[in-house]
Amino acid sequence: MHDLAAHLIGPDLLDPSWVAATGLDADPILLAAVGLIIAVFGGGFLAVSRRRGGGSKDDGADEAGTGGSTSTDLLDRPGGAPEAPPLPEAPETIEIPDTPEAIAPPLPVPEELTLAERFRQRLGRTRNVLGSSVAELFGRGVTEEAWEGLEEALITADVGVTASLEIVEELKRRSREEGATTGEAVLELLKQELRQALATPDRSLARATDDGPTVWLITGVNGTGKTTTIGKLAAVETREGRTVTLAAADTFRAAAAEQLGVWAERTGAQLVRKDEGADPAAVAYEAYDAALSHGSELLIVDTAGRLHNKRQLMDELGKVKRVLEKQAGPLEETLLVLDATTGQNGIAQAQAFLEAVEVTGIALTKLDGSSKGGIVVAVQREIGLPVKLVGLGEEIDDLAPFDPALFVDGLFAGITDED
Ligand SMILES: Nc1nc2c(ncn2[C@@H]2O[C@H](COP(=O)(O)OP(=O)(O)O)[C@@H](O)[C@H]2O)c(=O)[nH]1
Ligand SMILES: [Mg+2]
Repeated sequence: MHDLAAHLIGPDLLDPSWVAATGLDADPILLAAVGLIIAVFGGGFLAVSRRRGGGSKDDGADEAGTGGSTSTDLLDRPGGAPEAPPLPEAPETIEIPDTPEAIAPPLPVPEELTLAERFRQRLGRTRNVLGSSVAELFGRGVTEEAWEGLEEALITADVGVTASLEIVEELKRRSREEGATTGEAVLELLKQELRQALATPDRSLARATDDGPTVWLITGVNGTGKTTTIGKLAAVETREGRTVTLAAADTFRAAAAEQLGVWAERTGAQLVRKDEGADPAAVAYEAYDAALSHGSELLIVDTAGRLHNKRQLMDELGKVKRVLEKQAGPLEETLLVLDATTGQNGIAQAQAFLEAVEVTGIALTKLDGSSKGGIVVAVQREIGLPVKLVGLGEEIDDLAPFDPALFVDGLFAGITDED
């Protein structure tokens, strides 16, 4: 019974000397009863003293739980201990389950699109203009009006006047010869013609065959997307395990080098920059040295496109290229970046660059935001250079090697097939 009393009120409260002095140990039943009374009221007392700050911080956490409310119930009983002053509000506790998800919520899963899906999705606006109008025109049969409408649709989609006329002439001839009498059949021929117009033997980006770093020089009018394209390229290359150096040879504004710096950080590429206003050729020179000593397999050189006249453009861009070629030999790629949304105007602007440096290929950006996908055809025809890359958005993964079949399918997705 002494044990029962000790269990109820705790051994530290049931001092044996006190029990002996009261003579309670002579009567085990009385001792148990006293023990029970102390347990009930003493427990309440202890709870109050804890709430008033007598407990440790850890106890405070317990109070927010169930223990505290049990004690309060006891105190509320009529005839119980005197009413306690209002308690300070317990701090709100936020329940954090102890699971890995709660500690580090998973990052949103990036959109995993195949190249075909990406073309299809991003060319949505282009498709609306070209694809839908063509479907509508020939939906009413293969008529002279439909042919005229097609010509107009192609011109509107920036295919270019001459190319549009030629494509329609060829289509008319083939539809007569091959007996294409339905809109669907004509659309199929059009797709073939566009693929044909875009055919080019090699779109791959050239790489150094010797040990030295591959050098890609990126040129184009300001705002066309050079720096963004370089960032996306760096992402592709570093993911494939190559070490990359980026040269900020656009020294017009400090912000240009900073923008490239952000991409370098995101992609784990090495950045070489100098102060605003520095000689772009000096940046390129130092960057090649840095790429060599860093063991980079690829050097991508960003340049300024804010040049006021052809003379200046040739001087600056030409100098950057000459300096690099002295160090590296012929550059593997000199890419011209064109903004698809600027249409024929963009092609005219490009001429100045083509005269300043020998360009090896085109990177056509902003095809996602353009309703004029036909510009791809015009660019290849009028500039006579292969479109090697296309920009399909502003994000890191929105760069694709240009693939005419996927592109044409993307232009007409949902119009001619069941996607
Ligand atoms: N929608 C879209 N925007 C792009 C694309 N490429 C670049 N941009 C945007 O175009 C703007 C200019 O790009 P930037 O790389 O600074 O051009 P730069 O002056 O030639 O270096 C930025 O807002 C980019 O996010 C693309 O493929 N699609
Ligand atoms: Mg830039």
